Amino acid sequence: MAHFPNVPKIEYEGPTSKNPLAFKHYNPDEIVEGQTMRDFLRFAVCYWHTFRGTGTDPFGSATLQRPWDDGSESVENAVNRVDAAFEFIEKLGAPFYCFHDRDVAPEGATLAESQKNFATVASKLKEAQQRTGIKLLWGTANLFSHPRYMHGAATSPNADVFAFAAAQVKQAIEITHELGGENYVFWGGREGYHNLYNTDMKRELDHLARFMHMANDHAKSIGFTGQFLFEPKPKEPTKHQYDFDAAACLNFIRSYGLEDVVKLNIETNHATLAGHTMMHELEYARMQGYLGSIDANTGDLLLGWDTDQFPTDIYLTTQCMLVILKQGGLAPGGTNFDAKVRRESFEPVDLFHAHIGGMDAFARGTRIAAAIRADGVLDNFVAERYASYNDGIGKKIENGAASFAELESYMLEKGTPNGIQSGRQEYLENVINDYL
Ligand code: XUL
Ligand code: CO
Repeated sequence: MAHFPNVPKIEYEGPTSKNPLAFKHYNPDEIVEGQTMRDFLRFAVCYWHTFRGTGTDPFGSATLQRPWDDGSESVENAVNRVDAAFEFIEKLGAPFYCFHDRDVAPEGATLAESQKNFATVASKLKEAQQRTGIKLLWGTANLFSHPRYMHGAATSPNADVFAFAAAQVKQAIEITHELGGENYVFWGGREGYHNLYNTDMKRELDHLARFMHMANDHAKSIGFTGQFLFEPKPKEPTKHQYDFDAAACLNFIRSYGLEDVVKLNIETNHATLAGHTMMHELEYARMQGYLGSIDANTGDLLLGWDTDQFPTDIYLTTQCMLVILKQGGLAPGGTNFDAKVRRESFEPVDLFHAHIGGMDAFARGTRIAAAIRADGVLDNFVAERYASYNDGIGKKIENGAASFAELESYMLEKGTPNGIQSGRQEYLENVINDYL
């Protein structure tokens, strides 16, 4: 039975098409910098927003019509939902999807029952993957919704909660492995705190690191070679999330000997909540070799929380792709739409409009960023801006061959710096506009 009977397979029709159910810009076979857009972008649909979102907000109940879903927390409903999900992803033409354990299968009354539920739905997911060729970009475990996690999971002050979370992650890694998942994500959830009066921050961070090492040991023991990813987020639900931004995550990774184990999954709305741009977070991770994957979405300038909207802003996607192209792509990571339709967009077809818009926006960003890179307009400007370090005193500074004493005598002799140039910010903003 078709769950989206009025939606055909979404095809690329080019920029002149007026068909809302077609790509105007995402042409999966088009080659950009030596790779197809399909391979560069590696789009993924997220299970939690797209198939479990209901449209509730703090002031109102569910609005979203999902005719295939009976609204129950039964395993049968979870299994039936897989068919709708895979019909959607297949028609959209996204090569990947992502899930939390609790998105795909209901929590049971006991750990054993939860494990059984997850295993049952996982075999249905495996069948659907084999039938459609859709692959798992990453799996993760929901360590934040159940009341047992009210104080956190790996950072809970209660050791039994830590143990429960470990059992959950153990199975989530095993099922991710079984389904050929290419990455495994850790988002802190409630790994953070509200008040230091009741919190031993050092002990909590030590526990979080212990948890990661155990996850890695288990992954190795079962032969899972996928990439582990941390997903920085500064606040919400806790006031102080330990994985605040890329810099805080990298400090944690290096402090606890996790350098070879974890990279970062950078999300736009989390970057902006941290007071950064997405481009800043991407470049900060990339330049140190830690850019693993992205959660593509956007916040709202006028709203101060994680609204997780679909990205449609071409400036944003161009900035993302300037960094991603510089890295040569994201594989084995990808571009996961951790994004939801707004509660007023309640019809199933709105899910298509939302994803098509996000994919087209990223395709345009890719093409624009590639054109900017081909002309070298930014790269040449930046190279020129730092040229004083290419030889002479600058080269000695970079090589570690200069001392403060030498720099002092250099400057005493010279008297004053020369060659200071304009930063040309307005000019460069105009240049970017020329490419849009
Ligand atoms: C929460 C968030 C999560 C992670 C996966 O803000 O982004 O959905 O992506 O746990
Ligand atoms: Co996310």
